[in-house]
Amino acid sequence: MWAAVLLACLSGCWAQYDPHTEPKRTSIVHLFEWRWADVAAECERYLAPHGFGAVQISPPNEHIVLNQPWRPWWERYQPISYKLCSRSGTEEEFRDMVTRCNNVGVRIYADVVINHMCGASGGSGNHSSCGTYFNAGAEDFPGVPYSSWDFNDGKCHTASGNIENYNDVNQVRDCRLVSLLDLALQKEYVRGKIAEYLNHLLALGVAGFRVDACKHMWPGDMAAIFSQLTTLNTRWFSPGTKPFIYQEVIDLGGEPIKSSQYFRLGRVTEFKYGAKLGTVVRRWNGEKMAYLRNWGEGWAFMPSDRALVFVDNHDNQRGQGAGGASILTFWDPRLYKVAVAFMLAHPYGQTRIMSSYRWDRKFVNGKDVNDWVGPPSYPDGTTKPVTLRPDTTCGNGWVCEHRWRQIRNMAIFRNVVGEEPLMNWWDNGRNQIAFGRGARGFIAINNDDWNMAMTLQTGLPPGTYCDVISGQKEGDHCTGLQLTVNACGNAVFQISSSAQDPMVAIHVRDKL
Ligand code: AAO
Repeated sequence: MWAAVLLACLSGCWAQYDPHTEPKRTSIVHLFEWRWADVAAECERYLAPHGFGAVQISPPNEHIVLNQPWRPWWERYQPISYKLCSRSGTEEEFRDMVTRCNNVGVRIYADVVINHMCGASGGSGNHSSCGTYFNAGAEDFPGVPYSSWDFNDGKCHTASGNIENYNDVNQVRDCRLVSLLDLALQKEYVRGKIAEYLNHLLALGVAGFRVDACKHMWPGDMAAIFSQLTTLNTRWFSPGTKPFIYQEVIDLGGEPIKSSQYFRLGRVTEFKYGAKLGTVVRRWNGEKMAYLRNWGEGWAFMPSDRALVFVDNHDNQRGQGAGGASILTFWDPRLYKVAVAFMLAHPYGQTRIMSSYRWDRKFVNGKDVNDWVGPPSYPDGTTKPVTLRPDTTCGNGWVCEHRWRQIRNMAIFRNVVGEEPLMNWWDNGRNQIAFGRGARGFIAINNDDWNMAMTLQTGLPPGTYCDVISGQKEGDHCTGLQLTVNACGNAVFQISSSAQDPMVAIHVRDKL
């Protein structure tokens, strides 16, 4: 009896913090705007073989279709109904993706937009991804159905009806975020419709949710919705397993709404992480890599077991959302790889890797006026497939950061070191740092303008190791540099400041 209660609790009570990934698969990759057919193929051909844990997909529900001037990426954040047809594909393709990814042990987390429907000026007609009629002006969404009774207008007291002041909690949660029609989540009917949508996704095999715009929803309303959720599909998960939940809350300090107000519901995005790490790696504001010694809670971040961390996300990689100019992205590849490698080597938080597409950046007075540009697409607006080049990188405008050797190999590093503690920290007081993870892995980074040459205690068993930044182990040899750890655990690290990637990382799996 007690054993049964305990078992139910193990899979249920804390499940909202647990990513439900397979053992030794630790990272999430956000395949931003990918088609379901491409995600399915990527799970089988790349993510499973290289030990990625899960994929965050773009919102799967029906959304508005906008030609202003041409299909922005953010139309996916303007729901029209909860039917599963979107720019990424049909419900059939969605089912196929979830099944195939789960079959190879890669989890799918859906980005769910439940705070609002489309913008107030979204017009009326059937310009939506499944062609369902709606009327934004009349707040009529027959595809759900929602009517004007299901929106918050009466509760909002700003002149514009929009959020005007982030210091007023009632406004932030009861008014419209950038004019998006704000759902009345206190209504049982609305809660029920949202729970029905999320349960449909769970039934198909989805393992968790990235919940959009949580700052704009009352935690009590969210709790009422989550309490109606079913457990995960037992075809792939043990009975009674509750979904993994991570909530988008931008809390850089200075506003009354805090991340901590959402901890009981699940993990929360830690936006300070990418903003601060970008500042340190760029060496702005007098920051130094040496200061990373107490990275994590020591930097006033949320507790590690509540944090979802990332170097950049789909908003701040194009100057939106939060973080500002310090955010590192694929546009700065050398420093970006340093930041991502540090994140994946460091024990703090649940890590998420960004996978982007290129767009034609055009800066006017410091702002990218093309920040709206949608995924690579054909003249008729359909998204282009992700093609592969002979060197395994992606074509058709897809960046595929997760396929960059340095990033992919550091995701494997994280799997290999597991829960081992951070040990043997070393720094030169400036921008050369090194640290290990128990007796399983060690990384050294030289972000100074002069060469590094140091003998360091790695904590690793003696032997010859392949550097997983410049290459990896293949058969009985290293494709890149190799390093010798002596009988006392010491190794010599020589990293030129002009190296293509100014870092070296070794772990026990790639020992010769
Ligand atoms: C589009 C158009 C709008 C139009 C609307 C409706 O751009 O002009 O009115 O349609 O027709 C995405 C796009 C939006 C787009 C929307 C709908 O980003 O441009 O609007 O789809 O298509 C806030 C929210 C946060 C949100 C973020 C972008 O709190 O939840 O804005 N992120 C999510 C998604 C995002 C999506 C939505 C939500 C909506 O990831 O992709 O929008 O579904 C402060 C606040 C933050 C606030 C930012 C807004 O941040 O703290 O809570 O985020 O402002 O910029 C310093 C501060 C930092 C501050 C920051 C920025 O860093 O420390 O706190 O500056 O000022």
